[in-house]
Amino acid sequence: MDKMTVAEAEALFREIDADGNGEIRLSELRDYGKDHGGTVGGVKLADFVRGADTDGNRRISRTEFTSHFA
Ligand SMILES: [Ca+2]
Ligand SMILES: [Ca+2]
Repeated sequence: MDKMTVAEAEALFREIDADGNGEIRLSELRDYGKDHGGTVGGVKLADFVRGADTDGNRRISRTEFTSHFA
């Protein structure tokens, strides 16, 4: 998969972070995935969480998200 720019990654983050609290919960990911074939930025949800949640707290912070994609 091609890398995104930081701006693209941040735009996607805001799209998924439905309540706008600055971190993505698994429920927000699932809601997003429902409309996008179970993927985030072309990556399967489960693989995305495993790869992006570097501190293992089951939430994706903005930093984790952008450093995963950009
Ligand atoms: Ca959120
Ligand atoms: Ca995390």
